[in-house]
Amino acid sequence: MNQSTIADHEMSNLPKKEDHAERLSSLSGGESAVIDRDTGLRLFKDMTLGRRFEDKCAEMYYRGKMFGFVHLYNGQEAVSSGVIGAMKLKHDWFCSTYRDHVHALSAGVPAREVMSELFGKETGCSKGRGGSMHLFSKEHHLLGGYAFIGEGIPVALGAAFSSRYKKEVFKDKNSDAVTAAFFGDGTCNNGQFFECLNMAQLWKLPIIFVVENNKWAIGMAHDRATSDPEIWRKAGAFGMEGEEVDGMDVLAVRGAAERALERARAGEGPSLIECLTYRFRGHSLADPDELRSEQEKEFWAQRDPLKNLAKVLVSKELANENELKNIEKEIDSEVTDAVEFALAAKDPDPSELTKYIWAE
Ligand SMILES: Cc1ncc(C[n+]2csc(CCOP(=O)(O)OP(=O)(O)O)c2C)c(N)n1
Ligand SMILES: [Mg+2]
Repeated sequence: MNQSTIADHEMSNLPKKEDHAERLSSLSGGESAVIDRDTGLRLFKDMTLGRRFEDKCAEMYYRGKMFGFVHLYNGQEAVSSGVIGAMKLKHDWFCSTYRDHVHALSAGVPAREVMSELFGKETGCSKGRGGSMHLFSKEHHLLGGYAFIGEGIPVALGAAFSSRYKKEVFKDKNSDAVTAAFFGDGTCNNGQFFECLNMAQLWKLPIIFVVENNKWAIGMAHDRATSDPEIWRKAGAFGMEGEEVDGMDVLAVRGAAERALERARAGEGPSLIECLTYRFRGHSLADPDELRSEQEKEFWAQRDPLKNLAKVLVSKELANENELKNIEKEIDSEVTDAVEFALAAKDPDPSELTKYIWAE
């Protein structure tokens, strides 16, 4: 079989709902979360911080203030805010990927510490030793960003195991922490994904596997790389609850997260949530982003999760446009402050190069 016939063969065998647009029009997930004004404003703040922080990162990267690969989260904010916003900060656990800035911010790591880390400064949340892909905060229960795809999933599984172990072996009644593991669609074709789903279900661990299906793994289209593009269905192979949600709708994501959290805290084990989302920028800031069609980008730009939430808040009279504009201004000041703080901060002392490699 030559190249073109292999491609033709693949195309003719694609499962039916291969496209996000088609899937979004017939989602099988449950109810969206119902929120009050405070929660709505908190979500809007968190998502705005995520967006503006990343925009500032792009600016700083092109000005030469950051080194190495930097992967931005623009477009995917509803996932981080929807899931982490439904969890208990400094109690539950979070495990990220190399696209980790916004997960860290949602988990409560101060913008100053995240920006400092990106600049390689001593005041960074990983003391300037990690950089963009290795954000970590013990205080905020952020178990790390990871450069290898799928690397964080077993770490998250371990955290979930420790919650259950403390509860059942040490009889610690307060040990009801749930762990959220975030990862991409491309990562779901890796072995760790399947191994961890198996163990999590076998041991009924309090973990939520959150797939951020943004359709692309660098330049590989999701539909071309996986046996069944509907990742949530893979949960079924392990007898696990799986759900697909509109990942551009923070309230839909929050609804799914609330259901998964309830199951996890009740000892009913893990869940897999597949969020259909899109990244508005290239894979990393080094990616010219030439592979994705303008038509596809336009489709997703129309579904901007921030604009979506703003519309809901205004239409439900939970906030007015002026209030939202003021939040944007506040957030811009917070991001500017984070940059000024990071620029003025000290570099790590070269004599301490090996500090933090081993536990002190
Ligand atoms: C184990 C491993 N193999 C390959 C890579 C190279 N790589 C970096 S990002 C990426 C794509 C991951 O795509 P996805 O999981 O969809 O996450 P996204 O970037 O879309 O958030 C790959 C293959 C890697 N980092 N680690
Ligand atoms: Mg992806």
